[in-house]
Amino acid sequence: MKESILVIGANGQIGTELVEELRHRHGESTVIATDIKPANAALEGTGPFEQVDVLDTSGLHEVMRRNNVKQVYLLAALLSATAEQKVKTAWRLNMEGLLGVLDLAREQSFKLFWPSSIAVFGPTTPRDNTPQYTITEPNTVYGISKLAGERWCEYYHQKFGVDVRSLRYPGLIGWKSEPGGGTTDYAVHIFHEALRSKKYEAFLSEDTMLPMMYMPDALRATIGIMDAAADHIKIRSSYNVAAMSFTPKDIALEIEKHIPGFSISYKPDSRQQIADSWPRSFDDAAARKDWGWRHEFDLAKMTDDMLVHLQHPVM
Ligand code: AKB
Repeated sequence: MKESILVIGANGQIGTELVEELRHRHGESTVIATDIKPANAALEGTGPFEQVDVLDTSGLHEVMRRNNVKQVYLLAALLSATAEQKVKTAWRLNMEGLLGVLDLAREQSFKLFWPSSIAVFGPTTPRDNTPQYTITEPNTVYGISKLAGERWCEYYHQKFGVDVRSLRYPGLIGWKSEPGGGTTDYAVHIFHEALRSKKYEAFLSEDTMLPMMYMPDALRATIGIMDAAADHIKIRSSYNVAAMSFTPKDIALEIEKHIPGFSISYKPDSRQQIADSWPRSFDDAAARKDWGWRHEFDLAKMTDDMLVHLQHPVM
């Protein structure tokens, strides 16, 4: 029976684009998209889709069995800002979701990708060029769940040989899908508002610098770590992966080069505190050395590409 790839949480910002990219590489019928909700507009009619809750382990198992699943991308999660509002739901989804799928991976021997985040770092972490190994004392629900998740991934690899691979994503920016509930979401909204109204009110202060990555780089990193030979994956908790760092002011200045008259104002809200606990930049030398990670997009190249695509959205 043909082997297939399962994407859990396919309706989300990463899932929507990852499913498309994986189908492009492996053929549409090879990639089974799943989500707790019906397929979103971008995914509908583009290939196999199953509506299943990540917390329904037996439902997931059944989908895996029927489709001879050999690789799983587990993307279902609540992000940093939403998790602060829905503490217990976030913990349950982010933790029990992961543990259930790790158990399935142990039984079924599929390769698993699970995303961690810059959120594993906290206010006591060195914030510039944050190393792979350093103080990790996150003070957000999301960060605590990501740090615990990293420990579980390493544990399942060491104790049970589960082939789990993970990246600490920075903020992700793309034109094909919307982010939801994150602290870095402003860096996507700003493009839409710049084109719509030539102005944007940021929910972070002008000098809040955060690590960010353009979606084509994030997809290459994600598929890259999954395709790397197992003996190149030396870190089984999660790898730092970086591309660029910028502030709301930096991105506004870059957008203004393309949209003269664009203006930004700042009204920091509760997300400011989250951003202030995260790195300004982080060091991904281990990912570059172990499995050949390279980014392609910096702020200027990304801004140009985003604006071209948002103005001429040919998928
Ligand atoms: C968030 O802002 O919560 C996410 C993340 C950095 O993990 N984009």
